[in-house]
Amino acid sequence: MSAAPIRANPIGYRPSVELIPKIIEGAWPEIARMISRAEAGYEEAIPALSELYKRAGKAHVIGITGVPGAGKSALVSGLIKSFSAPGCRVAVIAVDPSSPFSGGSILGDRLRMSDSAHANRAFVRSMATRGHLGGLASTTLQAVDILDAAGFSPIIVETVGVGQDEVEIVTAAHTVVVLSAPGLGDDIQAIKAGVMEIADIHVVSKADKPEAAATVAAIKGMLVLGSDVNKSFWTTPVLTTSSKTGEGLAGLTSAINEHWSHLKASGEFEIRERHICRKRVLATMDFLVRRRFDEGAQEMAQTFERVVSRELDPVSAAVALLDLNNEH
Ligand SMILES: Nc1nc2c(ncn2[C@@H]2O[C@H](COP(=O)(O)OP(=O)(O)OP(=O)(O)O)[C@@H](O)[C@H]2O)c(=O)[nH]1
Ligand SMILES: [Mg+2]
Repeated sequence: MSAAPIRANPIGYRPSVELIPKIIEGAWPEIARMISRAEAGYEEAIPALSELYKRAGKAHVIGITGVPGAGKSALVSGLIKSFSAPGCRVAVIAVDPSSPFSGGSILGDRLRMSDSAHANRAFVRSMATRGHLGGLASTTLQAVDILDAAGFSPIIVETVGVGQDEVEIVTAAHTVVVLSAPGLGDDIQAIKAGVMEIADIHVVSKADKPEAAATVAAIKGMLVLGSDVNKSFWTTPVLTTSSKTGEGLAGLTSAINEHWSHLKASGEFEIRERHICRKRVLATMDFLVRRRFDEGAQEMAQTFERVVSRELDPVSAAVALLDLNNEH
């Protein structure tokens, strides 16, 4: 039992390391293939992912989150256009909402997004929320590394702002945009979803609706109460956009660029990078330790029984279990 394999090597595959030169050149088929291999959790892909990680680190990663139906995909579609200046190669990872609330709008919005993506030569990839053997956050961030190494920037990650995995993904972005839609009840959705504090930029979507002003006021009120002291002199703006009329998109694009400049100028960038790296390593360790214990469930059950019968104390049991698992 080695430390890393998640799935055995697929037979008859071109080795992933051979895809690297093409990926670095920005070749879409190889990029897509590499993301699929990361998603599948192939052991064979690990050295290639490791190499790509070393070559990544230049892209501006933008996280966009908000409750289902907040207008994220429509907004991302607009952002693809506004970031399509010469030299900008935009990539989008849309983490599929598997929530039953998202209803049938997904496909339509996906198609709209891909129209905009096609016209602006942006790379768009959906990732399902289920079936990630190594954890959704870990896989999504590997996809970000691949796109980063391939020269894409910005890389926009759209996630539904509910669920621990999704929040974890979005907090690994450099710039976090939290989207709230007007008229989705009286609650501030960001608070409900626990993402109020992680916003670098608040956006009230669907500004063409008359209720938008009240949602802006509610968020501003909450920000005054919460006064974000830890953001090193960045004042979280509350902006409005309408994907229907295009209003506010240019303002949001500027705010995103300003936030990136702020991160670089203030030293906050290095702090965030350290934080993100630490979380990624710890999350992977957590996953690997749990998996080892799952595999050693029988030994573990026996050790528990010895603790129950007071033959063994809990601390010695834990030490023994860790040693036991390290021997493999
Ligand atoms: N009036 C108005 N409707 C909008 C706007 N943006 C999005 N919508 C509508 O709101 C619905 C949800 O939009 P999406 O962009 O799919 O929202 P989402 O947050 O990506 O949704 P999920 O991915 O399902 O969580 C769709 O019916 C859109 O047409 C807008 O600016 N104005
Ligand atoms: Mg969406």
